[in-house]
Amino acid sequence: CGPKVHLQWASGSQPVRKLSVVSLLPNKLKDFIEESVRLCRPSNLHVCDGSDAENAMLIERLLENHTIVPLPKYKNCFLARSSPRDVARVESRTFICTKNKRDAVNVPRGSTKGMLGNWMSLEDADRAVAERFPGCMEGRTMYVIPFSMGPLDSPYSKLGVQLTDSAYVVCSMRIMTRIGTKVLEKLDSPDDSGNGVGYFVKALHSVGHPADGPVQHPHWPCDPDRTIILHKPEMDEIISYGSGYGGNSLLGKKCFALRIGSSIAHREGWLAEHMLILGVTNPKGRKRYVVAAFPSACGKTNMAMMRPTLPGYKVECVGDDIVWMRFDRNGQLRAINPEFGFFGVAPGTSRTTNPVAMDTVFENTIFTNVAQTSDGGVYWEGMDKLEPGVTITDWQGNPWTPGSSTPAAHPNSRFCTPAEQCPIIDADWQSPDGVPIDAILFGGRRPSGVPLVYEAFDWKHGVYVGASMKSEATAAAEHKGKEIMHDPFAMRPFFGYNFGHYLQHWLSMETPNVKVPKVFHVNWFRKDDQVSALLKYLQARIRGL
Ligand code: SAT
Ligand code: MN
Repeated sequence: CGPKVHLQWASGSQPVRKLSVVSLLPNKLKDFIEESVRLCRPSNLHVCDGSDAENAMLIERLLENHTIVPLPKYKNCFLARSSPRDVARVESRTFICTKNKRDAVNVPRGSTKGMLGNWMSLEDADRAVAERFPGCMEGRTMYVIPFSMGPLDSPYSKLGVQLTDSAYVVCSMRIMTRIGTKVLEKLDSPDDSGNGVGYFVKALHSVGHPADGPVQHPHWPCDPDRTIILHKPEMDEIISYGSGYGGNSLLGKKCFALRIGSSIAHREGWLAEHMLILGVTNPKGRKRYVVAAFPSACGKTNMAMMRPTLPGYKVECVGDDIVWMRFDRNGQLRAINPEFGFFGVAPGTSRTTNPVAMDTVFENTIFTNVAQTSDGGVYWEGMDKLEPGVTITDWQGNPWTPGSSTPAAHPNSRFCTPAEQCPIIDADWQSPDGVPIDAILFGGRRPSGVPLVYEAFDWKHGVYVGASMKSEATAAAEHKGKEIMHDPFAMRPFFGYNFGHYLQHWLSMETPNVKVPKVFHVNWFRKDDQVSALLKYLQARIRGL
């Protein structure tokens, strides 16, 4: 005796009888939807087909609810302003839930709490769900988003289904992942890793409803006091409650592609990493692909879209945040970008720092928490000069002038934009076989003491270099101040299993049958006196080459 569910199939507004639609879906998906409907009690159910018409209908709905406003200066761009209490990933409320604690996190001797992830028992996770989810979607639509991480024709890709009560999440997932009917069709065929027909990662998401009163920001409902993000790697399940922002709610990204992904990769013998992928072609036309791991908001997007100043060099972008990679039959490391879009940090992006991003983001883009200009455009700190006569509204909707004491855009404000719009997107960025990787870079924000670049002696030393990474905290999560934190492999908030096992896994990649890539550590955030001297020296050397 569940709620009355009005079902919509695809973008049509004709209600379709519940059983006729749900019974068409693979059994595991049918069960997942039915269980979640019983728990969350939505008023409507909508299975997404991913079409343009469906997207237009959802954008209309978001405009009506004032979740987004149009940006008439650009083509098909919108601005969302979140609740000021829901602006970044919430690492302290993000948990890996396993039967045995040691499978999820390392437990340092003499301490009960490690720094590399939070663990919760499966029983406590069930309790957390029972305290938050019953009836949480009342009055809202539950959207069913079938999505693929990676190109649909790639054996490296994995499927997921996210259930969510946020239309903003649907529109963002449509940019960040491949969604819709094609994914449903693929769910009907056996999965490449031997998981059988209909295998997918289950992802349940609700923006929630505060227990003690009405939602504070009706245009951006959330429940910041009870936000929780749970991962069950033994069941390939994600459950996220209370936040509609970024990595907390676009569950294909950090939750699936990194936390659940790293745990699947551990089981299946490959690597899921927090890395950009780019191709560099030298003046002789020799092309090599490189992956690079930097923590969130440390310039992965800028590097992935670099315009080289060295004459004759060309950079092309495959991905800016996540890589799935494995050694092929010939021992060559190959990588795919499991994503379909860029969720990039806006502040600091300009014609000087990242002209390629500036040529990417002003079409078909959802901006969140940037400032708005009176001529229907966007503005953020570090963007190019303001045109005369234009006034600014800050990310919270208040008037703003350059003399204001608060920033115009939130430091973790983002653009969510289709990767295919990037003018230097690599010709092979969607290749089902991935691209061959020759080098791995590790780096972080280190204002002093760490050199510009050094190379690891060998694979083992390279793993050590990745493991000993540190970086200054950024606005991508809830950290205050600029403390230098350990951030091994730039994965500190994203490990899906015990870091000790993760290190063993990385070490086990080197076998007599494979060609391991070169490993380097880099740091272009150094600000101390020696830097200018070093830069002058390097420029002189390059000129002399
Ligand atoms: O909010 S996200 O996790 O998607 C972005 C990031 O922190 O890299
Ligand atoms: Mn990231």
